[in-house]
Amino acid sequence: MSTTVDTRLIQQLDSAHFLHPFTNFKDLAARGSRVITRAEDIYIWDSEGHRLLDAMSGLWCVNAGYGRRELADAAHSQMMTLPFYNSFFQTTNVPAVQLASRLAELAPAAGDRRFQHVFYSSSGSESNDSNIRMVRRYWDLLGQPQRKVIISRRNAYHGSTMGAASLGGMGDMHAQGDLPIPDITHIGQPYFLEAEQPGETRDAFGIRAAGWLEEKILALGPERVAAFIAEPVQGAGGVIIPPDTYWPEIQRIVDKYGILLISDEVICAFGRLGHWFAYEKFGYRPDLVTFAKAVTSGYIPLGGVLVGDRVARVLIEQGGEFNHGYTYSGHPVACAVGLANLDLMAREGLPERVRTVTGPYLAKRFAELNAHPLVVDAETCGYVGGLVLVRNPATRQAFDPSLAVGMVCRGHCFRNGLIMRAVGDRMIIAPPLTMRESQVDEMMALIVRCLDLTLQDAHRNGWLA
Ligand code: PXG
Repeated sequence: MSTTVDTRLIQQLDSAHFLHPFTNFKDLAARGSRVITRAEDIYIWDSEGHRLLDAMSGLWCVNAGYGRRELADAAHSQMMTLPFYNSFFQTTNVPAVQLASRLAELAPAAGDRRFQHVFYSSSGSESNDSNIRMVRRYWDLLGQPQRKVIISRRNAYHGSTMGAASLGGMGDMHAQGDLPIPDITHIGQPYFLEAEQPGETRDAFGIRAAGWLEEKILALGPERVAAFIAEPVQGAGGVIIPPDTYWPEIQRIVDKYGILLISDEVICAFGRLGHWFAYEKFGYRPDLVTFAKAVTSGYIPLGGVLVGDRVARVLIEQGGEFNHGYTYSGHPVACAVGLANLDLMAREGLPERVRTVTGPYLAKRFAELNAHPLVVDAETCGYVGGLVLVRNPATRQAFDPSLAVGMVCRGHCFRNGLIMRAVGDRMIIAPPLTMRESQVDEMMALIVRCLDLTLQDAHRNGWLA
């Protein structure tokens, strides 16, 4: 099937017409894209017939794996019945209602926070823009319009629209387009390797890192702070798993000052950390939960926000018309695929398998990488994992960033049939939740091979000297 594609022609048309996201257009045109033509289970194939084990689930989204016929059937059947209708003018559609009530069932109550309502979008970025609108509207309705500031974290990723990129803490993104927009500010991330002090334990660091939130609230004036937004585990920032002490301390602080807590679970929900929602794993109590990606296992775009009772009650009872929404809010085909996907994941018990069987197995195998002469901090959480490539594990000395060792390793992965991502010198994975133990072994063998090849490069080029 893959050999029928004219790779050169597709590459030429690609560079002539397709501006890729987060891409240096000129470099890519000179190099030529890899043309991905098909996928099955945990593998993708390119137009030259190379098979790659996709340890990134596409882009953190194909949780149910590739080639799931039920999802295609759900889309086909819904398209033949009702391919589109809007929800703006006092109409609704069956899949959107069913999916909203299913999500409300799946989202566990968090203390006094219950999640009965969903606001739909088509992506994580749009969902976070909706969060900004809802949070500011909430405080306006409560007669506190001065509560505008949303606090986020450096190196967070919350999307790429003006609002979502402002919430994100990526300096390179802020530098293009005059971001952040007003009244969004950032504190440090809970990344031990970056900020640890001599003799500090991870747990002590977790408390200190959460304390940056309280410092920021006090510096701004608590009466100005609307919300804090964070990913349970930072994904695009490099799989930064916070110390155990971090989230409880964050909860204490947001409670103390009465500010809203937004859990951006675009990556972490739907089984990725072994639970339907990640706030359950860490035991905190968000007011709003952003979702997208794996709600459909990436088969079709869909996103949204679970709106907790605290916010929903005010928007519903006191809000009047909410002047916000998207053409595709509650898209029937996307919602039908979402329902089929959640059915499939529940039937196969994927979140539970990750929590009790495959996640622990991956954790054990991945931690073995800490014995590799280039690696420190190899660690997983559910079905995400990350490690750091260093010059010297004993001293944890980093490589010179100009060597781009992560990219060198990523190149070896591509050439050896493995998709693993590099974020600086952090190598990260987020495999499909369907990945069995034998496939974990297969992935680990590929990872070790690519680390060994990177080590050979390091010796040959004198990077370790
Ligand atoms: N929040 C989080 C936590 C995300 O990871 C978004 C919001 C935005 O979602 P949309 O659907 O608008 O893309 C994301 C997206 C990467 C990478 O390089 C990660 C994402 C998107 C693109 C690239 O790891 N995450």
